[in-house]
Amino acid sequence: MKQRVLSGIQPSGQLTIGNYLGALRHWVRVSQDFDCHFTIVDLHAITVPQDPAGLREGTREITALFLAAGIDPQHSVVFAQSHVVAHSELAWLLTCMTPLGWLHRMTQFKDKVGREQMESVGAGLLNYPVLMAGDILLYQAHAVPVGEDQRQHLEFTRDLAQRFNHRYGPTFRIPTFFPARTGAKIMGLDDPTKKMSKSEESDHHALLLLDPPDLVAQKIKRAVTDNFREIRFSDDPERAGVNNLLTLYQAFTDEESETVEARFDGKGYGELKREVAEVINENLAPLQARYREMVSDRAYIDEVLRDGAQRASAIADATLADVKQKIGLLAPAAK
Ligand code: AQP
Repeated sequence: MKQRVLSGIQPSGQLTIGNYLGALRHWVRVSQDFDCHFTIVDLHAITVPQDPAGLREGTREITALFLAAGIDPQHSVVFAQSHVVAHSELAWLLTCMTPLGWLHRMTQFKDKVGREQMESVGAGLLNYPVLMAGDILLYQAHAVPVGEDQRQHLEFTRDLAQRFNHRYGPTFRIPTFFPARTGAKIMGLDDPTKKMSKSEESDHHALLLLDPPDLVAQKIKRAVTDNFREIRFSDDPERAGVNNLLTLYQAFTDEESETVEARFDGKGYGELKREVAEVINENLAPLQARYREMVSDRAYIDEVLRDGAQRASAIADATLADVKQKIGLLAPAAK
């Protein structure tokens, strides 16, 4: 029996190179060896305001990107989170046993909410980690392939599962964090101390998966670097820009760190930027071409999601029924 994997991406904007390296490409790589469930987490996207038509389109477009990147929907289960109702239901059941203090400690919540907005921000944003915990626990996932930014949410999921198991007896498998070997944390081009995010407004913050080659080159050319004039990996925040460019180069070439550093030894930042843009464009071209073919076939995309929801529901409903029984909720009498 293969171990089970669950992961998702929000349809909250155009996917970035960070989403691709930290999640999507990593999923493609693990999908041969694991029993995979990949979901477009539309219920997570509505924790901040979304345009309804844009959300529907975004859900289809991200499904097309999953397929274009190489996820095989015959082999892996691909579904929209809101098509499997158990996600909403388990989120409530888990909410009732989540200490508020745990939620207030989540750094992503603090990052997303400025102090002045605290009173008006939707409660869903605070509850986001509970919904995510439910997504994972419903499938009894062994491992969760996500980027570094999700490490704290995964720890939260493990804690919540242990709390439930302790109170009601063994119910949930305790999942492990499974980051990509390279590219698990790609930083913003305009501010390399901040992670690259799809919902950032600035047009030179993120490289998007569907950016045309000249735009990729332009954005990389503008990327923030430093005055050290030395091309090597470093965890010094002042060298974060060059480190980020090297990380991108390494992620797209799969070369060892020493090989990458040797390649750029004695070269200037201009050359580094040109070569980084080149490897990104070379790697993205086939994916972008497949995406353009796929995205117009709405009937096929809808069919993939329908089939995925059916397969996902079979597992999710069984876990949910067990949870409800353990909590003591009365099952409806059979006719
Ligand atoms: N910069 C990143 N580097 C590596 N991995 C990343 N991920 C996100 N940003 C980076 C990974 O992408 C997956 C999907 O993330 P998500 O859509 O669920 O939400 P997120 O983590 O909040 O990603 P964004 O792009 O920052 O979205 P917004 O702006 O909507 O909040 C996850 O596996 C994540 O780790």
